Amino acid sequence: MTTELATETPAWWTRAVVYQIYPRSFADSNGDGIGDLGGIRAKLDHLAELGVDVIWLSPIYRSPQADNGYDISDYEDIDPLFGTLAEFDQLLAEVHERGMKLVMDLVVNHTSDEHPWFVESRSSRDNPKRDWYIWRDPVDAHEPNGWTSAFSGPAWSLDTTTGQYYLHLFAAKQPDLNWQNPEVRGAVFAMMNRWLDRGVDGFRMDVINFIAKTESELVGESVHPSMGAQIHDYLQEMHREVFAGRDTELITVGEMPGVTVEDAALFTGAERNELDMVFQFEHVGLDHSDAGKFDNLPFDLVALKTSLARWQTGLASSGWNSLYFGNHDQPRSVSRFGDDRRYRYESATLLATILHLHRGTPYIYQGDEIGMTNANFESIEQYKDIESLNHFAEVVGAGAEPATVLEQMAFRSRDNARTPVQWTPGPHAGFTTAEPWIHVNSNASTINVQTDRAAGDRSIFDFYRRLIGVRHELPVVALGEFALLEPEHPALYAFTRTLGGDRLLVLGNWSNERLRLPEGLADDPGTRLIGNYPEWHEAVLEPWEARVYRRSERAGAEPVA
Ligand code: TEU
Ligand code: CA
Repeated sequence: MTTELATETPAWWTRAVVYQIYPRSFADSNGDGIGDLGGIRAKLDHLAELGVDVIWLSPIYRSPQADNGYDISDYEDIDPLFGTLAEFDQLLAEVHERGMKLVMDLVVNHTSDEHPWFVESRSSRDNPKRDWYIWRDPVDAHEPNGWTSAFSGPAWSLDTTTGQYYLHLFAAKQPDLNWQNPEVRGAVFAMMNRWLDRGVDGFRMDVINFIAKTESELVGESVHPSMGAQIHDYLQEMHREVFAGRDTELITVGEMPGVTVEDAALFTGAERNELDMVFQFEHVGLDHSDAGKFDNLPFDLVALKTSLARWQTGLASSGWNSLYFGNHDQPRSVSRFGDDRRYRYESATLLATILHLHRGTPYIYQGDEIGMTNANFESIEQYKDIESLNHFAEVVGAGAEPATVLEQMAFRSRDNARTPVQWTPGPHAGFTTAEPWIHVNSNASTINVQTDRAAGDRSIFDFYRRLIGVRHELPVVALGEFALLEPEHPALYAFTRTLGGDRLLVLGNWSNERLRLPEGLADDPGTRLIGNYPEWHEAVLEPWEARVYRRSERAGAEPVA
């Protein structure tokens, strides 16, 4: 892509909104209690009415499901839990018929230990696939280094057949592929090409910054892996081998825990041919303590604004942001950042407004469009997630009080985002006719799609629909320059977006108290474009009130919502 093209015709995904589906929790069509492709097909009109442009599916490939599909044993097939390839083709056609795109999850930092590649690799030291994974000799009868798995315990497991350790940054059932081996890269690129040939519209790439390991760290003192220098080469090679010539219609987003804004500018710079955008983790790590993600710190709005504003500025002239407050690994955003009881409608819609009015491509996680909340699980038996279960076993085994650990998990566990989507007030929330694989949230009789969509001017779904419409309609929402206002204010989230003569003023009261606007902040703001209170007072924001004003020098600047 040339510079002129990049500035004259902004990529389509600058105006797009992505919706993430976690298939096993979305909708069940065959009564086995697990969401599937049939369930997704049955709900496509829900997504079309919402107005999203792209659907990202968390993994649906064949998998032993040790990490709910992020452990793949066959990249070329659909897991029978979810359906068949023929059904996938049908789904893809139906998504395209509705003018939407479909993005697959690409999990190639690791495979399942049941993938034939690994089965071969572990069979002997001289197997041709031995070097497809990362094998090292014991050091002093121990692991080659001190890396730990994201799911507790060491990141190395000893394979007794050959007496060597293999690396797994996640579970022992998720061995890391060796990207230094050109055969591995070639096999992955060929597989990606086959999915694109089948018609998929891009990839969300799981922990893609982890594929390049620093060789000197693999055996040595190091405690945490750092991003290997070859990462940019690998992504550029991927672009050449997979995307070149067809990238303008596609979307690529790399999930990158620990990525800095400086790295992200390189990964997403238009002329570098790496990725369209990355998922960064800074803002979702602000409430983790140094002791780890289950040690919850109080939420700090000033820190959040500062962080997000740095990313806005850092990627303003080159690169692009992805925007998210929740996904299948994070707690529910309205429970984490808002007030999921007294002000659930107001805080859910405020969070949506703030997120969608930033510059970048917004991602909606399933259920957020109706303000779904954390799971409210009280016993360990209710949890299914490997990270949560391993964490509980590890710290309780080391003497922690189970009640305290459960309290932390009720706030932080990934299962908070993985309870079934609540479609109706009926049995099992309309998700399934059978016993669901994980408990439905006990609030499903009041929080569900059917009830929300009948709620008139208090429908969260309808608010999201209008927000998406505004992005589609106004170039200033997609492209306008971002400027943070009142950075030190503890409750007010305020910023402007400016494009030529068009200016948006975004105001949000991130608190349960009424807030008087600072003097001069909203002088001559223009007309209200969208807001979550039916009536408003210019100088005041009600609890969790969000308001967007538009002032345009051009003719026809009518409010659209
Ligand atoms: O997650 C990567 C990741 O680093 C974390 O978000 C992870 O979920 C965990 O919370 C670490 O504490 C990706 C996927 O999104 C996640 O679902 C997978 O479990 C993981 O990779 C392994 O494939
Ligand atoms: Ca099913």
